[in-house]
Amino acid sequence: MTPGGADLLLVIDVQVDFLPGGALPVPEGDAVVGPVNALQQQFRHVALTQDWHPADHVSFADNHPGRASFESVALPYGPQVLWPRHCVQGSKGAGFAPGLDTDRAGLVIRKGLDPRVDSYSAFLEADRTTRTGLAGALRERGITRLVLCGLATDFCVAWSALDARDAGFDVWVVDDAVRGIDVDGSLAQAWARMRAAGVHRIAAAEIG
Ligand code: VGL
Ligand code: ZN
Repeated sequence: MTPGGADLLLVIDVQVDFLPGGALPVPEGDAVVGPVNALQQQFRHVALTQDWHPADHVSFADNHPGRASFESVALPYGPQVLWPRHCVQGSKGAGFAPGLDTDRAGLVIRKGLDPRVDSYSAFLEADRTTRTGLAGALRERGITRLVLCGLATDFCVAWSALDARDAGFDVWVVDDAVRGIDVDGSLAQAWARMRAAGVHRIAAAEIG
C-alpha cells in the first residue's frame, strides 16, 4: 500500500493509562509507539483519538458499588464491561504516550465524554446512536481509506474499524502497530468480527 491524498492514518488511544504501569495497561502497549510514529511519516493525513472520561463515568468499576473491574453489567444500551478508572479528562493518564509524535495530526478527537455512555468507537458511542462527527469530518477532507493503529486491538481499535466499515470507508488495521487487552477471548473474537466485516489486516512493512 502506498498512502495518498485519500488515505488517513487513524491512531487510536495511544495514551499513558493504556501503557504498562498505567491504570488500564495493555500488555506491550508501549511497543506501538515506535511503529505508529514511523507510520505517521508515510501519511499526509493523520488523526489521533483520546479516550476522555469524566470522573463519574459509567464504565468505571468504582462507580458501581459491589462490582469489580472486568465484570460486565447491564446498562440501558446493553452490556458494559467495567474498567479500572482510566483516562480521566485532563489527568496525566489521559495524556498521549511519552514519545508519541502528536505534531503531524490534523485532527484530534476525544470520546467517552458522556458520563452515562461509553464509547470504544471513534465514530459511534455505545448507545449506537450518538455520533462523534468523525465520519463527516473525514468525508469533508476527501478521505476514503483508513489505516488504523494503536490501542487496544479488541476494544477501541476493533469497534472503530467496524464502525468505519459501516460508514463506508475502506479499512485496514496494522497488525504490528496494535496491541490487545484480551478479556475472555476478546482478542480472537475481535479479529474474527473484523475479518467478517471486510476489514483488512496489513503489516507496517507493507506500507510505504
Ligand atoms: C479502551 C477499554 C476502555 C481502549 C478504552 O482504548 O481500547 N478499552 N476504554
Ligand atoms: Zn475508556
